[in-house]
Amino acid sequence: MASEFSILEAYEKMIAVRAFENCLLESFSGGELTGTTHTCLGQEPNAVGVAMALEHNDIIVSNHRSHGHFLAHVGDFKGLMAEIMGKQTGVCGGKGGSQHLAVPGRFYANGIQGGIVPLATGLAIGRDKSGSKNIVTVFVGDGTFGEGVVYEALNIAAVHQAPLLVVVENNGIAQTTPSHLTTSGSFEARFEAFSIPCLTLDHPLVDDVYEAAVDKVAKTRDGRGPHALVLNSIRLGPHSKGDDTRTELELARGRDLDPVVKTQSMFSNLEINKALDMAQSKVKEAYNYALSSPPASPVASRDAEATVPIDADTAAILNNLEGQSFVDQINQGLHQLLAGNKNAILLGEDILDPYGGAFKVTSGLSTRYGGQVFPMPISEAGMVGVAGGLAIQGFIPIVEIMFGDFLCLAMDQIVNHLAHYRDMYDNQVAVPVIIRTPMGGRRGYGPSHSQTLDKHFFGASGLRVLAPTHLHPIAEMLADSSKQMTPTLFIENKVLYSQSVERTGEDMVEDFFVRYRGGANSPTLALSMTEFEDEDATILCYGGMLPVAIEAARNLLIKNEISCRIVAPSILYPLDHTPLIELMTPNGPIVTVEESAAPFGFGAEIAALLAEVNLLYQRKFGRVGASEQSIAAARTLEDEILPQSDDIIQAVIQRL
Ligand SMILES: Cc1ncc(C[n+]2csc(CCOP(=O)(O)OP(=O)(O)O)c2C)c(N)n1
Repeated sequence: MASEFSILEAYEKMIAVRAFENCLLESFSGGELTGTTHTCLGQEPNAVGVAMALEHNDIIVSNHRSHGHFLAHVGDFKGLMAEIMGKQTGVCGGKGGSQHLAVPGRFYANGIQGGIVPLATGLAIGRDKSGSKNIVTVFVGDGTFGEGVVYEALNIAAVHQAPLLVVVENNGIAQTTPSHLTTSGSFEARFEAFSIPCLTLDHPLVDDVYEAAVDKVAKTRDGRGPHALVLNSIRLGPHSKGDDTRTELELARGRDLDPVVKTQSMFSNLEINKALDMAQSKVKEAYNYALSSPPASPVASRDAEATVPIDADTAAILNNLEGQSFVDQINQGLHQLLAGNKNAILLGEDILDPYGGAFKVTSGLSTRYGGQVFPMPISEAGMVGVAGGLAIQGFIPIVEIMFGDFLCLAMDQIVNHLAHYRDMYDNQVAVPVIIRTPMGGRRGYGPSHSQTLDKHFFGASGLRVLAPTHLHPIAEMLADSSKQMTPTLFIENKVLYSQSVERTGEDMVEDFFVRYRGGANSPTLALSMTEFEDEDATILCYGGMLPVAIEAARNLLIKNEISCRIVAPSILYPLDHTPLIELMTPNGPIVTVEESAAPFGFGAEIAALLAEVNLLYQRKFGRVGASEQSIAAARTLEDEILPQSDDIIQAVIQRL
């Protein structure tokens, strides 16, 4: 149960938060602190009143203005000060700073407006699914209701009756812009649209906030779905440090509304002075602690925690793949994941049977594992964000994005949220989310359903990008991804779905000899028609370009007596250099092939890698990619735009 409410205790907490924030502003202006900060001066009752209504293990998810929420709920003044000062003893080892705080199971904050609402929703659904009675409270500013993802998340929270309390701190201003210039309608109507009961308080004092929060928390905890509390408030300080553009008159009006001063009038001078002294000494202690703490140490290396690579066994991989199509392999990999782990959860649009997904990849899964399959609204950002929350809560979410093109709608959640959590929260959370998506053209679907957007995700810090072919060990790759600390983007080229593995010998598929190198879970593949001997050239490709490269290699040998080795990695980022270089032919030209336009893509990265290991100067090198235009719907035009086997043949011949 939340502790018994005492107005004096609430006042002491508010005064301590205020002293902390004032200390920060002074330290910034004195040059002792650098970076950014957003203080909650004037909004202390919101943080303190709500936090006092929560239980110890309830979660708060917060935004850029997070200090008050953190101090009121977690109470770690030293850890927060050290975090803001960039010290090792900070709650995230100094990696997160003021806006990115985490105390696992109790508190998470991020500085991207709006994106925390799906995180909070995922955490709340996860808590509910694991049978916990603890709720999640998310604090959102009024200006943030301009972000679409907030509405996606509210809808998902309402559909799932998630134990989520949304607290809107409506201070009437977003950075420097008065909200009435940018926002139409009311908060009540917004929540009403999702059937989320909402209560608004106008400039409440801390006891008003507490009383309202107790009621809302109880209803949320009782399984009555999400609730909302709108707190009309006043921001007394600048948005950040010195960026207040309001007039002196506006500021003076604000000071008249100061809720801390109003509450103070209830107490004797003795009580006030005692509270001030306690607050000052607490903040001073935190400041000195942070000052004397060692500086932040680097993020632990990814290599150190990588599973020990077992070299891939060609015959074993082919035994598993034999006779199966790419779509069947993925489907079976998903069956294994859901069957083997009750915490594995599938999310996506139209994934239920009898439809089974736009490309039938999820066929049979909802029938077999009903409770583990969640149909999602058309909300790519929302569902990826929710998956992040579920993962932090201990689940293994697998998200299907219907077409790879729609990844752009979820880019913020993938790049700014999920991929960062591990590092910015200093290894305190694992985010084993798998985001699967069909990618690429050659189906006549036109510009918005045919792109290959992979390169936009290569290099996103904390994100793994896999792009297997039908000759890679799909089930193992999925299982391995489900054990990672960071999210995986699993790209499935559409033309591969119907490709099957026709084995013609122990280590042969059709007329090609097969070899794998690198870890068993994401090996690099090599194909050769001449038993890996004396090939004239290397074709480096990945994903859906493999069948095209195979056709080119076949024709080069049959028509031109030119033998090629094809090399195709399965993990594109981070790229495993060693097997790639080991598998390439020692001599002859190297041609890279990718389905998107070549500039700044796969081939460019390979060229840079070869130059760095001094291999480029002795080899001829070329890139084959799409022409730089939208993918046309007309099949004749699409064929001209996308790279074909003839383009690869020409590129090889020109360099011999
Ligand atoms: C997606 C995104 N856009 C813009 C910003 C920059 N920014 C940080 S806080 C802020 C204002 C937010 O206003 P509001 O939600 O009302 O919260 P308040 O600052 O008033 O607490 C802006 C524009 C951001 N951090 N994230």
